[in-house]
Amino acid sequence: MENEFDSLTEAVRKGQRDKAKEIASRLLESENPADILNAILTAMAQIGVRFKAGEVFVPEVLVAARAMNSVLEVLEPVLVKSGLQPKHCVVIGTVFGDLHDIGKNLVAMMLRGANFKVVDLGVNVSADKFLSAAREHNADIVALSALLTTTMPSMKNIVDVFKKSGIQAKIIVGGAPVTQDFADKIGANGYSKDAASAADLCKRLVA
Ligand code: B1M
Repeated sequence: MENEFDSLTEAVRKGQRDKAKEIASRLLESENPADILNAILTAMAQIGVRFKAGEVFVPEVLVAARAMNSVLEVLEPVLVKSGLQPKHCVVIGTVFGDLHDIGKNLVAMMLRGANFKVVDLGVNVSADKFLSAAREHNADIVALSALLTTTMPSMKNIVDVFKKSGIQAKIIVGGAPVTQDFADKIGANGYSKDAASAADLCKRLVA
């Protein structure tokens, strides 16, 4: 069966949605769901490494994530039953005034690929909406994306609102104009420059 797991990893990495789902369904008949989950997480981790190295680009990541999602459709009910559902929750969104969501969606996909529960609030999200979602879902991390220099100040506002609220969730920021220096200045708990690094950062923050 070891080869079947490798084939599953390869099918997800290559974005072969139907093949990945078919292998996963077959494996589910006899194998531990945790091992099947591991095979798809390995695929997403491999894609993340290649994406960071500039060996693959946004379309490859998107098709791999689609294949991952199709496997999760069959795997999720079994994982929930066996208590292997994600332990940590990330609330993510693009900040108020900003409608760019391609990068934010990639971050969400990589986080799902790293076995986080992801609550995606979409675009143009106000501080209040982040706050109530963090409360409702007991979020470990709140992830803010901004693509416009004019919407970066919203990130500082959100960090301030969270600090005042006393909510313990860690806040991370990212997006093309955002830097580590900016993250430090506004008091965020972390910054990452791309989607794969964001998943690594979140793993470190909840470790
Ligand atoms: Co707009 N836009 N746009 N745009 N747009 C930019 C961002 C811009 C740089 C183009 C330019 O002038 N060269 C410029 C911003 C300039 C600035 O502020 N310095 C700009 C502008 C000005 C505008 C408008 C104001 C244009 C206008 O109407 N006059 C307007 C604003 C609308 C609004 O938001 N209120 C606008 C609108 C749009 C579209 C709607 C047409 C469309 C967005 C569609 C969508 O997202 N659904 C759009 C697009 C597509 C772009 C460009 C061309 C591409 C952005 C993108 O998706 N990149 C962009 C130019 C560019 O970047 N070359 C541009 C691909 C994506 C994968 O990368 O989002 O950077 P990115 O995400 C990366 C990392 O940044 C990181 O991970 C991702 C993947 O690794 N990352 C995170 C992102 N979020 C993260 C969060 C994290 C961690 C990492 O932790 C939480």
